[in-house]
Amino acid sequence: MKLVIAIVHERDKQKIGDSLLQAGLQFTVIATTGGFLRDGNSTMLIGTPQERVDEIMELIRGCCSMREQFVAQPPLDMVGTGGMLMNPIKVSVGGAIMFVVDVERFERV
Ligand code: 2BA
Repeated sequence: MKLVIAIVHERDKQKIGDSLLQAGLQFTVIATTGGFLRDGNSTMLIGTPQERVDEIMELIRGCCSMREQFVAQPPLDMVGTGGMLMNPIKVSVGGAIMFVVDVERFERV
């Protein structure tokens, strides 16, 4: 068994969830926060047989769109005391970050 951990943009969460349900997959959604932008995102935990991992990754890929965004001001806690303001930086937002890990043991009690 595998666990797919997908960090997805808030606006893609609904579409991905609907697609996973339609495909008969079980999952959990956790509200999370990106370490860099400090924006809300969602982390989906999807436990699945190994044979379905590629299908899941393809499904998520198909529900996400990537765009570029300028961040004018870094999060205040990144500036630090006495720190200087940074120039705007371009970051890619959207898309999904996916990890696939082995599940050593799974039980439903
Ligand atoms: P954030 O950490 O808020 O990052 C948002 C986006 O900002 C990143 O998109 C990337 O395009 C950019 N970015 C991140 N760190 C940067 C830096 N030091 N300098 C310049 N730009 C930077 P993604 O790479 O698609 O990541 C989206 C979210 O996925 C991240 O939100 C974070 O919550 C998570 N993530 C990405 N890589 C991860 C990893 N290796 N481990 C755990 N979580 C990760």
